[in-house]
Amino acid sequence: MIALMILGTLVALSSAQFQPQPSGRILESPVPALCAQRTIHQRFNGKGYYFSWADPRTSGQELDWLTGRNFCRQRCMDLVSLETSDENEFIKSRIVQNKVKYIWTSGRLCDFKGCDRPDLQPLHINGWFWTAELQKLAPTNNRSQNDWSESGGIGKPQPDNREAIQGGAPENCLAILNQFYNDGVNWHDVACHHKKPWVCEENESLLKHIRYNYPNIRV
Ligand SMILES: [Ca+2]
Ligand SMILES: [Ca+2]
Repeated sequence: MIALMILGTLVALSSAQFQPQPSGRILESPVPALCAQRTIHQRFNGKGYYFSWADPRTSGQELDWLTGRNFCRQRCMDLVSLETSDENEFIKSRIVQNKVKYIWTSGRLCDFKGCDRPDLQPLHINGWFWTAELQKLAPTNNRSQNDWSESGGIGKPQPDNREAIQGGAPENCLAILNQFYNDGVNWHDVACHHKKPWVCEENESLLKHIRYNYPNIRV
């Protein structure tokens, strides 16, 4: 079992600073009707989760990382953040049971405006965070406090930024891969443009936003 992965919150980084994406696309706001009608496939520790492959409307669909986030956010959810080993094991067991090859999580490398803070340096060790909760991950070299795979496409421990090393896009987003490299079910840094099934987790701040601004809508 891996230990708690929470190190602290990125309090100084406001959510507004995270909104501009490298591609110029933006984060969507929650949609009251979609929040009210959101599908919950399973609950865990009081939070509802949505698995794209378990919904007939999205089964077989794969989305890039930001599109996945926006699908979740419109429904008062966000891509899943794995802050504890219990939650990590819960999501991984569902992936294994359902024979899903890989999923997106909300994990991302902070490599844009506002990421030059000393506590995030060096970025490849201290720059990873759960975007949905603005919470830092444990340093990538603290191997007992995270679930990065010990192998990957070039046989190196994750995160390895392989695609960029091979002349492609930077691997700035965190996916769980299911035995993709015969390396177990573990975390991998993957370029955010790849398309994958996704898991949404209810987001308290988006739900609060709807409850406050639309008091007649039950979410
Ligand atoms: Ca979580
Ligand atoms: Ca990688």
